[in-house]
Amino acid sequence: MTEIYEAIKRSAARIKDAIAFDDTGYSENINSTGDTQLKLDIKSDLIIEEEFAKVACIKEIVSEEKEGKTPLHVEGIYSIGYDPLDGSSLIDVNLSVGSIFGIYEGGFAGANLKAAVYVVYGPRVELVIAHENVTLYRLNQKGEFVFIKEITLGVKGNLNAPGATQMGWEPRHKAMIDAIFADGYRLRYSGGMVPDLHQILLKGGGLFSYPATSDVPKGKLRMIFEVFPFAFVYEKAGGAAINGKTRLLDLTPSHPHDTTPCFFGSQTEIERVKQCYAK
Ligand code: FDP
Repeated sequence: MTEIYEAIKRSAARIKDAIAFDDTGYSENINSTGDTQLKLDIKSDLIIEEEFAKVACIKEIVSEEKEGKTPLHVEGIYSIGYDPLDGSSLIDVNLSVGSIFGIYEGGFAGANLKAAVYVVYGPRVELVIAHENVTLYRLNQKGEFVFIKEITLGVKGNLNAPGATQMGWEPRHKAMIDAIFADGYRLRYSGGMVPDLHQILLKGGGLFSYPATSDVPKGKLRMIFEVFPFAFVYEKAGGAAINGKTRLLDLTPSHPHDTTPCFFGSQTEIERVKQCYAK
C-alpha cells in the first residue's frame, strides 16, 4: 500500500505544476460520461497512469476519463479507481479541484475498498489517506508531503453543502434541506466535491448531499471514482455515508461509470437523512 501512496504523492506534485502552469483550455475529446475533456484532465490522467505503471502490486486501473479498465501487472493484487481531476469545470475560475483514488482488492465494489486517498489542489496542496484512520498531509517547499494531523468528525456539525439542480429536488429533500438551514447550519458549496467534502471534514462535520433529481434520477456522482472513496473516508473519520436508505459501501456497480445519489456527513446529519428518506 505504501508504494501506492508514494505513486499518488508523485502524481499530485506533477499535477499541481500542470494546474499552475499549463493551458487550462478544452481538448477536442469527449469522455465516457459525455463531458468535453480539458487538456488538464487528459494530462492528469496520463501522469497517474505513468506513476501507477511503476507499482507492481497494482493489477488494474480504471479512470473517470476512460471507458474501461486498463490492466497493469498480472501479479498485482489491487484495483484502483480514480478521478484524476475532479471538479475540473472550476479550473477556469481558479477554485480548488482534486484527485480521488479508491484502492480495491477483489474487484470494484464498495465492500472491497481497502483504502482511499484524495488530494486537494487549493492555495496549498493537501493529501488525505484513509486506511485504519484518516490522516492529513501537506506539501512543503521541498516537495514532500508532511504529516499534519489525524482527522475525526464531530457527532454533529454546522455546515450544509446541498448539491444538484434545486429545481429537480424531490419535495421531501427540499423540506429536509430547508429544515437543516432553519436549524442554523451554514451554506458551503463550491461545486467541487473534493474541496466541499474536505471542508466539512476539517471543520468538524455537517452534510454534503447529491440527491436523485428529476434530471439525474440516479444522481451524478460516480460510485467507483468518487462516492465509494469518500464514503470510506467519512466512515473512517467517524461519520457515515448513505444513498438515502442504504450504506454506500454496501453497493456494487454494474458498470464502471455507474452513479448513485449520495449523502456524506456526521452521524447526526445522516440520521436526519435516513428519517427523511424513510418517508
Ligand atoms: P465536475 O462536474 O466539475 O467534475 O464530479 C462531478 C462534480 O464536478 C463534483 O466535483 C461536484 O460536487 C459536482 O460535480 C457538482 O455538480 P453540480 O454543479 O450539479 O452541483
